[in-house]
Amino acid sequence: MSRFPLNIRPADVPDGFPGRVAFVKSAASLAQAPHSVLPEVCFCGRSNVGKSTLLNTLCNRKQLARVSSTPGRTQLLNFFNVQDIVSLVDLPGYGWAKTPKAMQASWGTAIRDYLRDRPQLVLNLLLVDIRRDPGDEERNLLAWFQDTGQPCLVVATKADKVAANQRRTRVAAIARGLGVPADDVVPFAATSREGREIIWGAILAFAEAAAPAPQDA
Ligand SMILES: Nc1nc2c(ncn2[C@@H]2O[C@H](COP(=O)(O)OP(=O)(O)OP(=O)(O)O)[C@@H](O)[C@H]2O)c(=O)[nH]1
Ligand SMILES: [Mg+2]
Repeated sequence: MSRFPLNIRPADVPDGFPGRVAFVKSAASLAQAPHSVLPEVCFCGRSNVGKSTLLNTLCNRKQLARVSSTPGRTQLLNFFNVQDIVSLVDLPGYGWAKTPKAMQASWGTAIRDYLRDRPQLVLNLLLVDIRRDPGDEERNLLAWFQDTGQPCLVVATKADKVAANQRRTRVAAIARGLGVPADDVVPFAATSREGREIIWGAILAFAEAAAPAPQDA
């Protein structure tokens, strides 16, 4: 089943949103993931693509999720509770060649198990550097999300690294490389926070759709 296009609308989020964000825990495997029923949104992508930075920008925090210019900084699945509305899950990045093989295998298993067997996971954010064409890892992940009917929003990170008149061309190239509509690829820049409202729009729309209906009094 294909979930494209996503028809995302920007959320009208005030600058101070979200007010309350808490680190919940780090998990080395799915078994260690928190026992929570909150809808979850995960951040997937190559090492150093900007997953932790996106999470921090969305949450208006500098070092909530640890950022580093050294690839492979995030080595566990890190869970953050946002105002008891949604959990954001920062995943370790793939494609970092210097990681010892045994570690790569165990991270891979944890991520695969999480993506496959986490019923509260309502939306995947797949991050791609705006300057790079998507590779096999991104195409395989997206194909797998489409096969399993999991919605995925593509975020083209580090948009400040290309000239404004190149953004559309790069977004179109990434969309073409992944076989998704250009509207499902959102440029994001941590410097200007461009893209923040639309990404919140997607997160809140999927979280609200998944939240249990309020009980009748
Ligand atoms: N100019 C610019 N730099 C960015 C942006 N997003 C991230 N970076 C930089 O890219 C580097 C990696 O960012 P991280 O957020 O740690 O990347 P990550 O995907 O979490 O990396 P791993 O945890 O290793 O998988 C850092 O030096 C960030 O400052 C952006 O939008 N613009
Ligand atoms: Mg990280």
